[in-house]
Amino acid sequence: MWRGKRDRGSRRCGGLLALGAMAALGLLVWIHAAPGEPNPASPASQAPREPLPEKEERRLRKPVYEKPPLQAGALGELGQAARLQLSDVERRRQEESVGEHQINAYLSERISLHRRLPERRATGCQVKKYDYYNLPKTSVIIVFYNEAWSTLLRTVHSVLETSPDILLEEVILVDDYSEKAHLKENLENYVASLRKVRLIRANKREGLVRARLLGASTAKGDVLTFLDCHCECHEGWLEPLLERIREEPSAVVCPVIDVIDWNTFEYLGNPGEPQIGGFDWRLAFTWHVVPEREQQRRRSKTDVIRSPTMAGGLFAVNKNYFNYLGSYDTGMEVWGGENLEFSFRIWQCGGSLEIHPCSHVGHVFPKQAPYSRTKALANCVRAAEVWMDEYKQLYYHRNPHARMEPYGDVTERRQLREKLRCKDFKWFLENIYPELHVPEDRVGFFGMLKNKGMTNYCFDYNPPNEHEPTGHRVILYPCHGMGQNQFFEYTSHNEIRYNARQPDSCVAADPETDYLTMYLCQENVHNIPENQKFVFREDGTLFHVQTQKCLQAETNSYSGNPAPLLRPCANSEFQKWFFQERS
Ligand code: LR7
Ligand code: MN
Repeated sequence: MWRGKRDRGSRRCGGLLALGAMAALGLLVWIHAAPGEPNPASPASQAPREPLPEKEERRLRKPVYEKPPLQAGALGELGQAARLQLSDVERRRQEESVGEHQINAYLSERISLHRRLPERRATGCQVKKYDYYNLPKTSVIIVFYNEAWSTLLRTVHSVLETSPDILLEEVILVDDYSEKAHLKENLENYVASLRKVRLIRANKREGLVRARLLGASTAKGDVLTFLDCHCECHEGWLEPLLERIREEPSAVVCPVIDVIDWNTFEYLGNPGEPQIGGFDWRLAFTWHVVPEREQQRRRSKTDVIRSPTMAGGLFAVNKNYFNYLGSYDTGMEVWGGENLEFSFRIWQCGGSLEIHPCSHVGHVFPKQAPYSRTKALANCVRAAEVWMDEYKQLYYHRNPHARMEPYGDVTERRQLREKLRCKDFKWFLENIYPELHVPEDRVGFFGMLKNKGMTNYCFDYNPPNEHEPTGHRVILYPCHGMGQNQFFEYTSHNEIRYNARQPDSCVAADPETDYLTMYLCQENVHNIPENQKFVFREDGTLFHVQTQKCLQAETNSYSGNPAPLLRPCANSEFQKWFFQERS
């Protein structure tokens, strides 16, 4: 795809497009004469070489800095959960650090910046050999905003101590206009003492998209590898990413993201199958098990796994390909949305997005967002407006306020889509993400589900946490008009679907209690269970065929909230329902 159409008509265009053309030229050079390699003429698709002799391999694998010897019993060593015995004063300090960074920075400061991690790779990955002479070099780009000292520097050291010297061009730290004192001169001095690390600073708060591009613009490596500023790279994380990109320059490759606990700094994760990325129709990122079709496609446990979307922070991409693809949407601010935008773009414009099961990197997920993320909405709207075609309506139905959000100008991004002759969103859904249920959203049958007798109360489902999405009761709650947990859809298969978030859940009657409970929907329409079928009749009643009862709004119930209940059908306003798209 990419190779075939790289130079078509791009010279006429200015700015961004010209960059794309330069990028494509760069690629030509890269494929046919990978600089600095012993056999510059070798094409990317050549047969695999003999494995390198062990001694030589060991030499080539040498990291930029060696990790200090294992410190058995040291706090957090090998990724173990760390807990401190604290006095009251110390505990207060610890709490303050959590308040400031939304991670336990107090504890993190007491854990070595050079700690080792537990083995998290499958055995097949551990014995894999790499052709070090023929892997591209990478620049690792780490942007940060007000990050805690220890998590930032642990990220840097972990890169230096796990990346083979010959594969690491440089580490570029980009300060996105942080305010914290410890990130000023102290950091400059510290970084100056490290090989291969550069610090650059934004002149204003750019947000992660433009901060990353600032780093990318000065990167010298063939491959760009992006990391968040609170990561720890696992032994052997880099080689699989670079090998895959050498093999397929239009592949964007993510490591498996292992969780580091924000409070104990325990390195979680397991060597089993990683999960892949998806999204729901609110355009929230989601994780999924690898679907059967993808397992069938892979020939081995160490093969890459195709993923519809990426989490966003951790990935490697051929620099020329990144520029050809239009790098990032520079109209996106602060945080959010860029990961879906980039994922859609990769797939729709002929690339592939993959997770390499042999590459693991840990990421500290904070207790809660440490800075305001309100720009995510506008960023998501930009992504929807450029890439989703008519399917953007499904998003707007579930986020009515997104329609009102000013999102700036996306003309250039739409031109990019034209220029690269990208496929449409329907193609993406059918071929890359067939597991995602596409709602029908028939006029008059989606939105808030309201009752005529109890006006201003809406069907509402709010599972207590993400691990237990189903099995809880549906209630009635004052209508808020924000979509989300008050968004329901009545389908042509007689289901009342709750499909703003994943997994798609369906309202089911519980004949024992007369309440409604949420269950997983049945994707095969011939297998929809009887207790999930309701007939929305002309008179506004929701008739449950199996029990021959009607849904009625009642006040005296579960958790102090009114709820819809199964009752003998009667001519009552409390048994009449209607959908309203917006308030
Ligand atoms: O204004 C900002 N400027 C920045 O430089 C805001 C953030 N940043 C930096 C920040 O310091 C960090 O290094 O950008 C990086 C990402 O910000 P985080 O760590 O606050 O984001 P996150 O980990 O909560 O969010 C995930 O989704 C984001 C959507 O915009 C980004 O793509 C993040 O990179 C991404 N993180 C990951 O993919 C790690 C795994 C998380 C999951 C799932
Ligand atoms: Mn992060």
